[in-house]
Amino acid sequence: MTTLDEFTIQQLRLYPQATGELSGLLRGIGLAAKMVSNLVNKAAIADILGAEGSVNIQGENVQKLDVLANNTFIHVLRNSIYCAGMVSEENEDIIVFDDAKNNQSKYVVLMDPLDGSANIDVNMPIGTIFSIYRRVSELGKPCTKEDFLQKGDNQFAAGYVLYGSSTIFVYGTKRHSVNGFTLDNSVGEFYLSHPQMKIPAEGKSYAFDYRYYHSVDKPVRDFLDECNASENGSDGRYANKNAGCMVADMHRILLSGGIFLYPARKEKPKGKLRLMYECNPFAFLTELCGGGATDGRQRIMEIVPQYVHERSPVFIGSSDMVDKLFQYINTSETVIKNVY
Ligand code: P6P
Repeated sequence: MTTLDEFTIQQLRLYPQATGELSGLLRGIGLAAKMVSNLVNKAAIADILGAEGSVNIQGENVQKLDVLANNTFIHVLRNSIYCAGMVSEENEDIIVFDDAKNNQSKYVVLMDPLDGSANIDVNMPIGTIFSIYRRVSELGKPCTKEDFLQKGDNQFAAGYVLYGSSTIFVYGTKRHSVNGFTLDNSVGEFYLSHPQMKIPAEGKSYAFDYRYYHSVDKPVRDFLDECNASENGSDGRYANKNAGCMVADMHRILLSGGIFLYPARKEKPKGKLRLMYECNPFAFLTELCGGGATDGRQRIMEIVPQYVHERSPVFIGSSDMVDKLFQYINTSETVIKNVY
């Protein structure tokens, strides 16, 4: 049984020039994830369910656990020596860890500390998503906004934590594979449980919220109709499974195949999901696992960001299914009304 810490050190040994900073950063994220997992598991009896009372920069009602998770990741990363600063979904501005040690760090982190907050009070799955970049600014000085405004192809590592029936930590690095680790609460360690994850080229499910069916563009509706088209009177070709949490839907899709769709729509012409800390990390992991990720016009990771909280339409998952959707969108006679 290999722990997360042992695994990151094994990876370190593969690259003689490695300094151990990435391993240290991943250990820190893993520690914060264990703290958040503990909070999530006791939320209902520790009076930390429900709304905190404020509205975040995304215009969403902040849950108590959103604040606690955000503060936990900021606290742990600020007190490590492996992160020069971070962007969080909960904070408008970049968070600079301006101290002598962290200013020397070559990494910055962007994250959604708690994804799927609407699921919290009904004990449905929620998650954390993170993306790691190497700085472009001068080491020894505070990190800058430019360190965070890099396209997804520049990611050095990315991952997520799923707080579900078990707590699973999944990450991948640029030169390596995607691996999943399951938390053993009795020991307080993540153990390797999903080595070398690969996404099937085709799956039997798709994640889409049908309340938006009439708001999305016709090519997307045509694709959804094909997903539902029954063959020789049997049930539809694919099952629609939507957990209301990208982390939960994407974990299922990475393991079993399928496609996740959050298109642009009339009310949200750039979609809802955030490019830098939802779309890009999952695009990174999905492509590493052999799948695809597009905004309907290009690969997600080719998008050059203008704003750390910008949104993007996203279609991500099994390669054959993403390709098929791409064909619908790019051979459609109808003018694409939404901004893809
Ligand atoms: P909607 C959760 O708030 C999230 O960011 C994703 O995890 C999820 O897939 C999506 O938004 C759900 O959005 O509009 O269906 O509530």
